[in-house]
Amino acid sequence: MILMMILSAEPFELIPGFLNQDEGEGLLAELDAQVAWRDEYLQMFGRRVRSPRRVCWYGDEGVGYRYSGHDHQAPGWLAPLEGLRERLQTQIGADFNFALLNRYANHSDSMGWHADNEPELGPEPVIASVSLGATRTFLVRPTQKIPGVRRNSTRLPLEHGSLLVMRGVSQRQYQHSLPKSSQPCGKRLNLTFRHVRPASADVASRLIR
Ligand SMILES: O=C(O)CCC(=O)C(=O)O
Ligand SMILES: [Mn+2]
Repeated sequence: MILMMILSAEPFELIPGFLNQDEGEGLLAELDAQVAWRDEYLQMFGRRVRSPRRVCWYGDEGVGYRYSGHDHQAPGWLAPLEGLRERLQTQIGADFNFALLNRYANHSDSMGWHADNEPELGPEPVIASVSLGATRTFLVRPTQKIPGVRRNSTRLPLEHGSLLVMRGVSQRQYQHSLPKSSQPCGKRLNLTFRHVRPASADVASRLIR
């Protein structure tokens, strides 16, 4: 019991095969067809730059939050996501009211270094990240830079059907990214379930991803 408690407090816990091959393929096909994928643009050094992936979001109606300079208001849930949300809530023992979906068309799509540390997520959010499609490498590194010390990254292969649970200090003490891959690969969908709290008046600065 004590061991389980220690293990379950790991900031990054990877569960390969959370969805089996067929469940994952079914969900991928449904989501790819039904989701209103959209491009998102960032202001970088005074220029408008397209994010190197497509995105969409769902959640309890009225729930929303702001990241990367954009408001994301949930329009409700899409049917294929509802069963998955239930399953994740039971498995992890946390409530999720919002899901951010990312679509990486191929090896050139990516997400830069960041932490999901928006104030609406709280200081120690629990984030459930489900991967479908091509395996991509997820990198984790400490947030703190120590002069003269190289920041080593840990590599986690996010396979089709895997679940990565981020919790505890994962967003305060670490950053993560999904770099471009040198190996050509097909599409990958990533679904991150989160719990968004009502927005505070004091909205802190946002990371550009
Ligand atoms: O695609 C991934 O695995 C990473 C997604 C992510 O970090 C995010 O949506 O904040
Ligand atoms: Mn993230």
